[in-house]
Amino acid sequence: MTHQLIEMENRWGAHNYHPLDVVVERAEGAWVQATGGKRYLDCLSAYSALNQGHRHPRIFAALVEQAGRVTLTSRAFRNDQLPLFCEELAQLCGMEAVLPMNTGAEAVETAIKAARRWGYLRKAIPADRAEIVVCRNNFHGRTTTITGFSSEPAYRDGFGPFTPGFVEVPFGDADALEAAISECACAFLFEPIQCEAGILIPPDGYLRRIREICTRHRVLMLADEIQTGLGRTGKLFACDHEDVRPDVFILGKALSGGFYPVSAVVSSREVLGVFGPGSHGSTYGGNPLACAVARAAIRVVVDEQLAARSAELGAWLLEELRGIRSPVIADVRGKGLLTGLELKTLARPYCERLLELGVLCKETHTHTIRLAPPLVVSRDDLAWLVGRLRDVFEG
Ligand code: IF1
Repeated sequence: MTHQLIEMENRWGAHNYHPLDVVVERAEGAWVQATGGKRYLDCLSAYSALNQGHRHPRIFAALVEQAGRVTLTSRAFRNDQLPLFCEELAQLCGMEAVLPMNTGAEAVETAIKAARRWGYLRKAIPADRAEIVVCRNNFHGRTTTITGFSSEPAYRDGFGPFTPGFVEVPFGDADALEAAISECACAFLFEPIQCEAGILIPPDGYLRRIREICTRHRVLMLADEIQTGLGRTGKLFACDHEDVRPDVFILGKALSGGFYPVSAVVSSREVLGVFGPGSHGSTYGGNPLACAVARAAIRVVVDEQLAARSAELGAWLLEELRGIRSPVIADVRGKGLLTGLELKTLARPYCERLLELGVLCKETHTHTIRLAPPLVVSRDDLAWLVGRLRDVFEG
C-alpha cells in the first residue's frame, strides 16, 4: 500500500519535492500515524503551520460549523465572518487594518504592492523607481517576483526574467541596511529569524536598530512573521523579543492552525489605505470559512498561552540538546520551540535515522536539522525526542 502510493505519486505528480518516504494518513496533536500504523512525533509542524497541533478540536469545530453555513461569497459581497476576523487580528497585532489573502507568498506580494504604492503616494518616489531592501538568504515564497530576489540558485535558476526593484543586504547587519537605503527606498522586507537559511538568529539589538533606521529614513519595516509569528519563538511575534513594532506584519501558516490556507497583511490605515477598490484582491481571500477557522486558530494561541508554552518548553529543549555529546554537532540554537541542530556533515541521513526511530523532521539548508514541534507538545514527548536524538548522535 505504502509503496504503491509512493509509486503513484512519483508517476503522476510533478517532482518538485524530495519528501521522506513516510505516508501520513492520520494525525492528532503532536503525533502523526503513517500507513502501516507506525506513529511519529511531528517535529516539523508543517513549517510552523501547526503551532496549535494537528486537528485542534476547537479549530476543527469552527471549520465544521462554518462549512455547514456558508464557505465562499467572494468579496463581491460581504460575509458575516470577515469583520470579526479583521477586528480580532488587528487587535491581536495592535494594528489598525487587515488585508486577508490565502498563502504566505500572496501576503508577501500584497505587502510589496502596498509598500510600493505607499512610496509613490506618501514619499513621492518617481514612478516605477521604488526599491525594497531584502536580506541575503531570505525565504519569502515561490512567486516569480519573490524568487527573483532570492539568493538561492535552486529557487531562481531558469525562472527569469525577474521583477526589478529589489536591493540585497546581508542579514543581521544593520549598517549594511542603512547604507543600502537610497532616495527611492520604500521598504525593508525581512524575517526576524531566517528559518530556511538554517534558523539564523540575528545579533541582539538588530531588530531595534533596523526599526530606528527605517523610522529615520521613512522606510516601511515589513516583518515576514509567517513562520516566526503566533507563538513559535516564545513570544506572540518574534519582533516582540526586542519590543519592536514593524509597520507591517505579514502572517500566514499558523494563522489557520493547519486546516486551510489563510494569510494576511496587518498594518496601519496609512499603509493599507493605499489600496482602493480594484487595486488588489483574491477570490478566496477573506472567505467566511477561512475567517472562521482563523478566528478559532487565533483564540487557541491566546487562550492556551502557546507563546509562553513555547518559551518554556523551548528553553528546556535547547538545554537538553546542548547536553548531547556528539562530534558531528556543530551548533545548537533556537528561540522558543524553533530550534536548529547544525551538523558538521549532511543532515539528511540523520533525518532518515530519526524517521526510523519515530521522529519526523527535515533538514534545512543541507546541514541543519530543524526541530519545531507543535507548541501543544508535552514535556514527556520532548523528553522522548531527546532520547531518540541521543540514540542517533551518541549511540
Ligand atoms: C515549501 C522553506 C520554510 C516562509 C516565510 C513566506 C513563506 C514561507 C518566512 C511562503 C514558506 C515554507 C514553504 C514550503 C517550505 C517552507 C519553508 F523551507 F521553503 F523555506 F518554512 F522554511 N515567508 N515557507 O517560511 O508561504 O506561500 O508557502 O504559504 O515547500 O516551499 P507559502
